Order: sequence, then structure tokens, then C-alpha cells
Amino acid sequence: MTVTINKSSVPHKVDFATPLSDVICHIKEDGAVIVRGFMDVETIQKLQEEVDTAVEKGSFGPRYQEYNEEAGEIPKHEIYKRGEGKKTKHMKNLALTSETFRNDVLNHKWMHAVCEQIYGEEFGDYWMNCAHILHLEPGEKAQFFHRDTGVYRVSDFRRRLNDPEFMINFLVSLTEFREDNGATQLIPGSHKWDAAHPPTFYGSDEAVPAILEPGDAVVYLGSLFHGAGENRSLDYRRGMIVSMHPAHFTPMESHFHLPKEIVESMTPLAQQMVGWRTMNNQNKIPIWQAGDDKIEDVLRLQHKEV
Ligand code: AKG
Repeated sequence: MTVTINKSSVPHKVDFATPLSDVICHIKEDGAVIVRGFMDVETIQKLQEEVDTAVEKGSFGPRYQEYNEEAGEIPKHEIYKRGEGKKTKHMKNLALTSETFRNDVLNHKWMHAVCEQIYGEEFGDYWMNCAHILHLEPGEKAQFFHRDTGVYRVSDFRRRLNDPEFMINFLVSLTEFREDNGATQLIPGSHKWDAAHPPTFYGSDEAVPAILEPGDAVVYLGSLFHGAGENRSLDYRRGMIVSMHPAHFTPMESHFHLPKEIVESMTPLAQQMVGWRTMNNQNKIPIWQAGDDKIEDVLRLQHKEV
């Protein structure tokens, strides 16, 4: 199904005074909304200072460039095949790196009010799927259009128009987002499309850039086709995405509380069963990672020999 959109009016722009019911209507109808002043400029400045060194040190492009292609190690899914460009850095580990992220972002009242509306009735609690800094250097090409929910096969079984949403993303601008510096391109209404792929992977007449001042945010559904734009400017473009999904996608029992020495007496398979190891989805996309690394590597986890 395709939906005709008046490009001049979407995504709608709202602020904290806009009734939440209107905000939710825009998100459900268009798949996205822009909120002005999601964070104030001083807080954005502080966040920038906290993450700057880590972004500087971070590597460009997707991590799978380090994998052995001949051994079939490269994730096959479109998101990873086309993934991040060579002039893009996605910096993870925000809860470790940034006090502002821990204190301000994760407690953001409006963000939680939106999540509560999207998930509360259908799923109960929700939690963070991931959060990254999205940094584009000058000269970066446009990213391909994709759905962030593509990581999870189960999202293909949702009936697009009726079923509850599995992911909502808050992409906050840390610099200006302009048409010429790689503002995220969104295809409004595409969360309702049945297609698993966009009609074209790059460039679309139906796409609109999310133009943002530092501190604004574009809130979009994980099922909306979107991609970073081309950065034709002389400066970097930087944003921060916070992705939320239902707590439903979680085992009933957690094993964080197990003493490490008990976990280390277990086989790798048994460790994985209690959530102490990073896993892969069917396309070898790593899930349940520690930043960009495997949990077992970061924890230097020993295991029982098999
Ligand atoms: C992604 O990497 O999945 C994105 O959608 C990035 C969007 C952006 O950086 O504007």
C-alpha cells in the first residue's frame, strides 16, 4: 500500500505544549513527528563535550569490515550489507560515556510519555533497544532506505495497519540537520507499506529531510523507511538516537545477579542461555552486545571447556 503525502506538512512539528494525543496521531499516521526543543542547547553542548573524544577515537563504517568474508562471517541482512558509509561513525556505549545521557536523556519525561502511549496498553513496560551517536563527516553519501525493525524477523509478521508497534526512535540533533549536511531522510507513511524493501534503496521522490536545530528531535517508528542523507557540506552532522522497544522482548528470568565465578564454571552454550553472551540473529547481526563488542570479551569471561 502506498500513501500520498503532502510533503510540505510532514513530518508535523510539535512542542511540549502540543497535546500528546495529537503527537501520537501524527506518529501513527505519518510514522514520524518533529519535536522542537527536545533538549535545551546547554544540555546538548554538555552532551557533545562528553561524547566528543569517544567519537573522535571511534572507527568509520560498519564493524563487519573486520570480518572474514570468505568464511561467511559477514552479516547478510541489507542493513549490514549496505549499512553505515565509510565516512560515518556510530558510537555506542552512551550510558558508560555520558553523564547527561544517564541523567537527562534516560529520564526525559516527554520521551517516556510518548513511549507509555505507544506501548503501555499493548505491552506494559518498555526499555531501550540501543542508543548511538550518529556522526556523518563531510563527503558522506546518502545511506540506503531501510526499516530499523528489519533486525527482528518477527517484525515482518506484523499486520502493518493494525498491530502494535515494535520500535520507536528518538533522534536528537546535536548539530543542525540541514538538507545539505545529511539530515535524515524519511518516507512518511511508509510504515504502512507491506513491502519488505523500499521501491528504491537510494533516493526517492517521496522522501523528506528532517530539518532540525540543535536540541530538536525527530521521533519515528522503527517500521518507517528512512536513511541518513548525503553530507555535501564542509562540516560534520551529528545526532543521537535512542531506540525504545517493548520489554515484552525479554526473558522472564534475568541472571545478572549470578556471581561471575559461577557463570565461569559453565559452558559457553549454558552462559548464552542465561544472557551472559552476545548472540546473533538469523542474518548474523549481533544482538545483546556491550557497545560494539561481545559481552564475553568485555567481561573477559572464562568458561568451562566442552
Ligand atoms: C541508521 O544507521 O540506521 C540510520 O538510520 C541513521 C540515520 C541518520 O544518521 O540520519
